[in-house]
Amino acid sequence: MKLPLNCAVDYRSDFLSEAEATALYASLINEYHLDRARLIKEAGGKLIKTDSFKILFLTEALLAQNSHPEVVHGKRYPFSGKMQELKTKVERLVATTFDLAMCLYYPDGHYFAPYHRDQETSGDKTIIPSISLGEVRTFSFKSNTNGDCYQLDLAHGSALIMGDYCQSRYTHSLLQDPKYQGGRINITFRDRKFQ
Ligand SMILES: O=C(O)CCC(=O)C(=O)O
Repeated sequence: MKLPLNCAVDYRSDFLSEAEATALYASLINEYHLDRARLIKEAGGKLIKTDSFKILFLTEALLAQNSHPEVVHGKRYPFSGKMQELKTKVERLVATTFDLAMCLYYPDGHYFAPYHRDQETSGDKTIIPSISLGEVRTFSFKSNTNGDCYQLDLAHGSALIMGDYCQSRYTHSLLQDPKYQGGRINITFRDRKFQ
């Protein structure tokens, strides 16, 4: 479904089956411990615990180059198993290859992503596929020209594909809503220039 916005954005509520989405969620928690992967950043010679739970999956080539250091990005892993399957499926959908997947964990509705724009590694043509797992949460696009918001609920196993002009014409947010008590995982695919 194309969203009624002044940019290219497509939403697929059933990109993954219920079983695929549930198995991937379980793998990221049980095998990769994403729910314990609190990002610790270095600033001014001190280590600071952030509110983010984050891990990266990288191609073997990027891991070998240490292109995305752990002190900045959190724990890194090579694509394998269910994450490799997801990468292949996403790449087929958008006919683009990606080098990296960033996984974020939101323990409950107190955790959110404030309005921001994502890094455009290919200018206005940057494609950012974004997969949601777990708790259904509300995502919002805010227009840079008039401040209008368009909101939608992101289903377990859904894909939101942000394409042409999504980052330059809108900011986006995963809204805070303390009524949600379950965990949620978001996975975005990026190219090697992402930092
Ligand atoms: O969790 C989400 O759906 C949004 C994440 C996000 O905005 C980002 O990674 O830039």
